Amino acid sequence: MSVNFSLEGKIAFVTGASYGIGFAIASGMAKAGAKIVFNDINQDLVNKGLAAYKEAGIDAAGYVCDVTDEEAVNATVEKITKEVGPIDILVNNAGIIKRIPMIEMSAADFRKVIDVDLNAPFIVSKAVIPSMIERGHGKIINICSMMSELGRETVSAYAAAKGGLKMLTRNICSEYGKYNIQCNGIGPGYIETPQTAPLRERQADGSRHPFDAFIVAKTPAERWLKPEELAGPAVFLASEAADAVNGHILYVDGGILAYIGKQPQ
Ligand code: NAP
Ligand code: GCO
Repeated sequence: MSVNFSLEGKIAFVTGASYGIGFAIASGMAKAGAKIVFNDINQDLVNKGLAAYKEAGIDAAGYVCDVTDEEAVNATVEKITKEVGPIDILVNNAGIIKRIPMIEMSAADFRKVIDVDLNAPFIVSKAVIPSMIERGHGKIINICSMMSELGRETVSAYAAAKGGLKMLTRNICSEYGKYNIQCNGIGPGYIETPQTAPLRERQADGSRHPFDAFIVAKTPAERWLKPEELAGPAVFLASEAADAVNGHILYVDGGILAYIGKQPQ
């Protein structure tokens, strides 16, 4: 039996993938042979994504679609199926964060985060699973977080959503594993993207942001990770080599979850 990491002939749909982690994962999947389809929330972002994929030598198809809008998602999945082909690999990557102390957060803001980070992966997965069942295979990868396991000040909605996404992952595996559908999660550590830019901003005196120094001290690798470092794990989970891996959250965190933290010197 050979080990097959190739995604040749597969169509991968990565949500919110104009830049950042989604773009890096999609680019890795393209290098492994997949045809890339992505969406983003507006035309400007899709155009930005299309230009970035072109520059990377990747022939990607981009669609405008709000992943929280069930009708729009169903219409987009139908369009992708007609224009590109049926989706073999889905990566639920689109996400938002609001950093607000819980007792100051409005219920509307809490709901918004849950809507994008948890309800949307349900909506998009639901739209692709029937065709995966029909065709006898499918891979779903949900982008989870350190906050699928850990809490911290100001991210109550995000942690609730990403913890929920971990359980949605296990439930999709439980419910549809018999159809040769594998649903796994990737739990990135702290990654250098625009989402975390405010946590890495240099201080007025040129010193590191206290949160930046905190993350470096919490990570055995002693650094923030790059979006490209998520590509290999994503290709693995999307490949035939991972056909027996189901309901698993693969933490790609430079060791954060294994570490108690730097001991006092
Ligand atoms: P990001 O800024 O969170 O990128 C996500 C993308 O999704 C953006 O293009 C965003 O558009 C888009 N998006 C937001 N709401 C959407 C909606 N309703 N419909 C369609 N697209 C939507 O950057 P990222 O850091 O690369 O994050 C990607 C994923 O990884 C997220 O799920 C995030 O929670 C997760 N994650 C990030 C880190 C990290 O350290 N960066 C660590 C763990 C997990 P806009 O630009 O308009 O917002
Ligand atoms: C935060 C960060 C995190 C990361 C990531 C960690 O404010 O703590 O934004 O939540 O983005 O999800 O894995």
